[in-house]
Amino acid sequence: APCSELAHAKIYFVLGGPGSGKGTQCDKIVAKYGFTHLSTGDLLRDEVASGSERGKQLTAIMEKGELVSLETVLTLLREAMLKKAKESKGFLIDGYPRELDQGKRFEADVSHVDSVIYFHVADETMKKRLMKRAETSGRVDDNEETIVKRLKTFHDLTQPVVDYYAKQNKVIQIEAEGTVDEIFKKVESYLDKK
Ligand code: B4P
Repeated sequence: APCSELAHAKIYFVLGGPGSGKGTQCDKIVAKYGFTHLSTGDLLRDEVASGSERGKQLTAIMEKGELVSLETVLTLLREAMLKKAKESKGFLIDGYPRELDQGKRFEADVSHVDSVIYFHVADETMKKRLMKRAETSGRVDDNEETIVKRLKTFHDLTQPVVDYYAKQNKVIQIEAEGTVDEIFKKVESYLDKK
C-alpha cells in the first residue's frame, strides 16, 4: 500500500531521454523552489560507489545502457523519499519511471504522482550533449556505443510512460533544445503558475 508519510507531498516525475538536460534543470528548480531532488541515476551511482556486491552488478547493467531491475530502483527510491518525508516541500523524482511498470508500482507501493515534467529533445542533440560530457565525466555509460543503446532504451521503454501519463493529462512537455537558461524560463513559467 502507499506510504502514509507521503500522502500529502507534492510529487513530480521528471522525464526525458539521456542527455535531455533533466538533471541540469532539476538543480535549477531546487535552487529556486526548494524541492527535494532525487535522481534514480544518482542513487544507483551512489550504490556503486559504496563498493557493495549489489553495486558491482549495477555497473554491468548501466554500462550496457539497460535498465536496472525495478525492485532495486524502487527500494532505493522509497527509502530516500521516506528519509526526507517530514522536511520536504515536494519531490522531483528525476529519471523515474523509466518503464511503465515502474510507474504503476510506484503508485501502488509508494505514493501518488501529481505531474510529469517531460523534456523533449531530438536524439542528435542528446547525443551531442552526452559526447561533450564524456570528455570529463568518467561515467561508464558516457561513450558512443552506450549512448546509442540508452537512446534505444528510452524510445522503446520510457516513451510509452510519457504517453500513459499524457492520456491522464498529467504531462507538462517542455521543448528543451536551446540553452540551459532558455529552457529554465519555460520551466519557471509553468511552476510559477502552480
Ligand atoms: P541517468 O543518471 O538518469 O542518466 P541520463 O539519462 O544521462 O541523465 P542525466 O540526468 O545524467 O543527464 P542530463 O540529461 O541532465 O541514468 C543513467 C543509467 O542509470 C540508465 O541508463 C540506467 O541504466 C540507470 N537508471 C537510472 N534510473 C533508472 C530507473 N528508474 N530504472 C532503471 N534503471 C535506471 O544532462 C546530460 C548532459 O547535457 C550534461 O553534461 C549537461 O551539462 C548537458 N546539458 C544539459 N542541458 C544542456 C543544454 N541546454 N545545452 C547543452 N548541454 C546541456
